[in-house]
Amino acid sequence: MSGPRLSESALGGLPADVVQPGYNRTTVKAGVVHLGIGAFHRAHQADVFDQLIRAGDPRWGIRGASLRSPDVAEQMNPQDGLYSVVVRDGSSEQVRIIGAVQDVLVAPQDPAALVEALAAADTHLVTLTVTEKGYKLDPATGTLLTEDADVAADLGGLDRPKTAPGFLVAALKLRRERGLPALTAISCDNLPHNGAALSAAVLDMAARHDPALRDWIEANGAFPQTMVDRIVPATTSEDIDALAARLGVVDRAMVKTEPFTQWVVEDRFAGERPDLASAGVQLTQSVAPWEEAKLRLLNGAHSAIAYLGGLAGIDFVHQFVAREAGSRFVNRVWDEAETTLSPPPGLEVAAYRNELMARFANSSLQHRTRQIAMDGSQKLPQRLLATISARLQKGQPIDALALGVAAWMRWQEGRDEGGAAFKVDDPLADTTRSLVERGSSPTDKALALLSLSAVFPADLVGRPDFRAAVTTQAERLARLGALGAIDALLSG
Ligand code: CS2
Repeated sequence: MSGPRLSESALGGLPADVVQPGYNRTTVKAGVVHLGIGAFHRAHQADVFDQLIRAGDPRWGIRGASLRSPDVAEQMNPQDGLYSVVVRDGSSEQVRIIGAVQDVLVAPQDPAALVEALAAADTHLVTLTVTEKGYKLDPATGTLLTEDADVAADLGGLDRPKTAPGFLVAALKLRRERGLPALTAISCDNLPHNGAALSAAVLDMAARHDPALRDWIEANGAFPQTMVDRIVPATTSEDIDALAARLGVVDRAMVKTEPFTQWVVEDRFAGERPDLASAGVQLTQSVAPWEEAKLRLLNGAHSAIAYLGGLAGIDFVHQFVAREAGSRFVNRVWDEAETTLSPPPGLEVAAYRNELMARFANSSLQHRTRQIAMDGSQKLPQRLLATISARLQKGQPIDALALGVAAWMRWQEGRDEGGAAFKVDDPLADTTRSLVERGSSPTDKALALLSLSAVFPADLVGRPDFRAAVTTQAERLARLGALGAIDALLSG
């Protein structure tokens, strides 16, 4: 849709039921730089910083950055950084305009501008949503992927960084030289021990340039662990058109999301810190049990739904759980995952599961199984395989989890059960494709994929019970299809 865009000057003409920033944006400082400003950041952390500014603390404006594409800058900069968070629940819809984002930098166009933003005296926090693969860590060793071309470039010199760890190290070097405090860098990706992963990547990059800088970062920086949760489906052109009809202006940066939102942050900061608790953030010493519950219940089920649903031609998460067998299958996954958890005080698993099922059933979100299927090689370990390892160590069966893994394996063939071809969207897609092409039977294909050490830990692959469970489900999937395999599991 074309027409006038959302901007500062359009705010006065918006309908009365649209919630406006309500503060003077010119007095806001950019205390936060966000790396990877996609829809998730706009619906989650930016909403929190916006609440802090509304409540009267102007230190927490955001400068956003994209590490690759100029798309978000092109959506947001012509709108003065403004965008709508559209919260949908059944037939109700609420629109709130977020004013916290000041501008969006495109790192490859001007890397020095991003380094300067990170090194600015007003900047205290860096938040990141760069996806699992953006940390550039080797899952087997936890050190930098030195064979990655961008990592290699950053190891050669940081004049024009390319990776998130490279940008942080270049900026921290400048901060140290300028006598500024270090930073608090908060990973907001769905990685286990995300704070430790970010610090490992940054410290490794720093050490290879200057061991003294590494020590300074370790002593002065902070990399708190976090758990982030809000379902944010990709925005479609229909969503943009529908909002334009309501607002009277076009918002190309809108995000749609659910009412639920949760952010658990380890209480560990360097230097100035926002009063996150006042905006509903849970601060704790121990994030791991929250993160584990969320990754294994929400994300584990999501990935299983994505591959099984995707293979069966089910486009949306709500359609999968609307089928009786679909919701029973999800409950089976949760029954298996639940025995591996150590729920933190304040998390009641039965209530959490009920709430999760209701969130998955929210049909107004239109959350695509295809979207969740992306980057499975990066997601499988923490979402399904860690749970499987914990179950097997206790001698417990893993049938539902193994069906999820087998569905990921079948997905690597790039063809759904209706025969439609699709592109496997994954950094390891070429490798997984050549592995599945090696085997002729479902068992052979599954065993070939198990050799992928970046995904499957050696101790798990060495277990006959694991291999048997996965190959059994792979054979069933090939014979019965995804829905048939689910039925067989439920009746077994
Ligand atoms: C999803 C997540 O796309 C995916 O992999 O599982 O983005 C999920 O919606 C969020 O983690 C919810 O907090």
